[in-house]
Amino acid sequence: MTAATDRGLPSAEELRALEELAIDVAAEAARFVVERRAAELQVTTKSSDVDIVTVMDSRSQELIAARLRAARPRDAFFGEEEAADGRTDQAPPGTTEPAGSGLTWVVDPIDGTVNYLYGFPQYAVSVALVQGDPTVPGEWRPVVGAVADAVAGRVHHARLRGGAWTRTVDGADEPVHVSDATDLATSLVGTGFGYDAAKRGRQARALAELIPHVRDIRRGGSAALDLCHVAAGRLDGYYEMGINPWDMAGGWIVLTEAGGTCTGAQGEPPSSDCVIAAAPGIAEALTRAVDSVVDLVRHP
Ligand code: LIP
Repeated sequence: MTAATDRGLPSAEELRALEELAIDVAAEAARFVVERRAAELQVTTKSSDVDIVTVMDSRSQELIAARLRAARPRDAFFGEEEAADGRTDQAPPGTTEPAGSGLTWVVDPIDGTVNYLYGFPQYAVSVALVQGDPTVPGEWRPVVGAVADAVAGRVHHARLRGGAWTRTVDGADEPVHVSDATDLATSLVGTGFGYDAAKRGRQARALAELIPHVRDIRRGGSAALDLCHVAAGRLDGYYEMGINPWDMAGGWIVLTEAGGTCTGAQGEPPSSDCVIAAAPGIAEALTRAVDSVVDLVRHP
């Protein structure tokens, strides 16, 4: 993966400052979406009747884009949503302007939008800085990440070689580490389902094959938080087929800095095809299990 080199990587000191910026911006946007939820829940649909976007997804992205652009005008921006006024505030990722930094902010303004709509307390704001092109699997990696758990008021964060942490409501940083699980049969595993009904059916068939091999399954509804749950040992593993770079970028670096692994299926890098996150003691077993069912999801 060409992006996995340190060429063009900010210094350790700069990475620390960029991590604080990501924490700050994610926390501010998380407070904003919680405070404005009741008043601003106008919903439209995207790829299907159940793939929704609320006006607050767009407003949160606008807030984040404005903060990051002001602080880091030479970085590219790649967010899930178009701005509320339809103007896309995305500079093509990876192909930054000549004077660009070669770095891209990858942002999910509300991850777990269906949970947000229902008030189900599992939604987050994910802000990550990546090297390489996040639209090309294997050609990018996160170097800074902040996932703000909006309802809990905590921010899970990390920078490359800086370890993984949770910033608590009172501003303290607690270290985060994956579980020491070694047996898949007694492991708690998270997963998720897409917005396309036929694909959800295939994902359910894959899950039916996999569930006899684990302790139990959890469906949280936010990939960003699911990755952070694995990072903190609240889950031993997680897998999903069909999530996007903005869903995974922030949680990916929190997970790997907490000692976990983040891969795709069948030796591939993590991508929309498949993401497998695990504590090291079960990584091989979980990957083998997911590899044996991934084609059920890929092929109608
Ligand atoms: C969600 C993911 C979740 C997945 C949902 C959806 P969104 O992202 O975080 O893991 O199961 O289908 O993709 O749409 O709320 O940003």
